[in-house]
Amino acid sequence: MKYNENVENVLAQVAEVAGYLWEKGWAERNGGNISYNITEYVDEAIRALPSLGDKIELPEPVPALCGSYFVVTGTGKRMRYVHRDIMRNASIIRISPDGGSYEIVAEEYIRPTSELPSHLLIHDYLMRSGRSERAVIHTHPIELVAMTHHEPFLQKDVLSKLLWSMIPETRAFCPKGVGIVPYALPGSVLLAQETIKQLGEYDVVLWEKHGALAIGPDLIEPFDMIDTLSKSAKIYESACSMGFVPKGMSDEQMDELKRVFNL
Ligand code: 2HA
Ligand code: ZN
Repeated sequence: MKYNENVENVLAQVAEVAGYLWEKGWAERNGGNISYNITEYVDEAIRALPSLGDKIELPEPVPALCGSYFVVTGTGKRMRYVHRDIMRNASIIRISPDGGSYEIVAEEYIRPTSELPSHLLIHDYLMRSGRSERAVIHTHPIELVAMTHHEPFLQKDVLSKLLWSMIPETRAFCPKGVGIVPYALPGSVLLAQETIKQLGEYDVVLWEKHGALAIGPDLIEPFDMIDTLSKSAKIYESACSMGFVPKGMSDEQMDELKRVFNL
């Protein structure tokens, strides 16, 4: 089916970014997932789409999302195939009028990602708090995940400071740094709740021993933030493999960046 231009643009962007996640090596098998709140782009044609199956109860209601629409990647679906053929690897879902369930409305009956609780509870939080972000990415960036296996890096803002200090770009383009969520079961409501706590302060959150989650007004910004942080993690790893721990930019150098670029 052909949708309106705005929805087609969102679908093209989901496919584009899914391809990047695969190329980066962050999306083994069905690793990672994407959701995009398209409610503001929904027209009569989409509103008229019938449900493709029974309504599916949500583990937690999302009252701020009643009647909302999302593009979500499918459970068990590979990012490399989302890139190639999005509507056979993702679906459009509609949240019920009471916010307690959802139905799949396009184009095939593809059940959404196992991380749907995190995605929807985050979107619910974004709407409740009047924030403008509409896109959520979760992926498995190798070096960043490796860093979450090291206890000292899990203390508040230790990793933010280390990653900022590796290259000026990271200080400039990830000005809030990264939040850390202690290990929690993938797909659990606890993981979602702990992530939301961090999103008050950070745009990118690392899930201990699992992956990264980032939000943005579209998918390009959160992808770029994870990519930039990942570059810093690689520089750190590269220096360590050369036999030294990199010193990093000094506090003064980072303060100068903050001052000059108004971060
Ligand atoms: O979609 O990445 O966290 C597979 C996952 C679960
Ligand atoms: Zn994951």
